[in-house]
Amino acid sequence: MQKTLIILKPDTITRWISWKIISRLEDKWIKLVWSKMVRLTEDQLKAHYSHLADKPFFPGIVEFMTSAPVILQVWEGKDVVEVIRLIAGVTNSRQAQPGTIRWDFSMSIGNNVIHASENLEAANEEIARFFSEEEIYSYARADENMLYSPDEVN
Ligand code: IDP
Ligand code: MG
Repeated sequence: MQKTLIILKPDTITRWISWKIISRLEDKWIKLVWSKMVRLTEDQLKAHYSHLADKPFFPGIVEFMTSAPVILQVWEGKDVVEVIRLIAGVTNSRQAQPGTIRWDFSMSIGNNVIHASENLEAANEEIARFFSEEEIYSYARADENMLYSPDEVN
């Protein structure tokens, strides 16, 4: 089953709204398979946001992302990379669709509550950056057999 990485950013942690973001994903019946709180290092952020390294706002991102701990999580589900990107909404929270996390909890482009891997390749790379494979949990939800129709399960 597909996996993706999210980061609950420092604004989420310091506003004490982590549980609200997590509940959005659990309500969508996506499975949490790993979670840990860390303070990201500048080196980790340079790797994670390498596509933005030459942008003028890059130092601001590093400052923000190191200003408090973050929660790193791996979530699992059918097409979960795309599903969580849709739930998160577009980068600029002021232009995100109403009902998305960024629309509902942020007014900012930079301080936008959640990171979600952009595509499957990025998801695999980001999960490998922060977790080792044996750390990822495998378990069944109590009502697992109601999550998908049989033809959707690999
Ligand atoms: P994404 O998080 O929606 O995938 P990216 O373009 O990959 O967006 O940018 C990564 C992060 O960098 C954004 O989530 C946001 O925190 C920050 N960022 C992107 N563009 C800007 C900007 O124009 N000003 C300030 N911060 C930005
Ligand atoms: Mg991105």
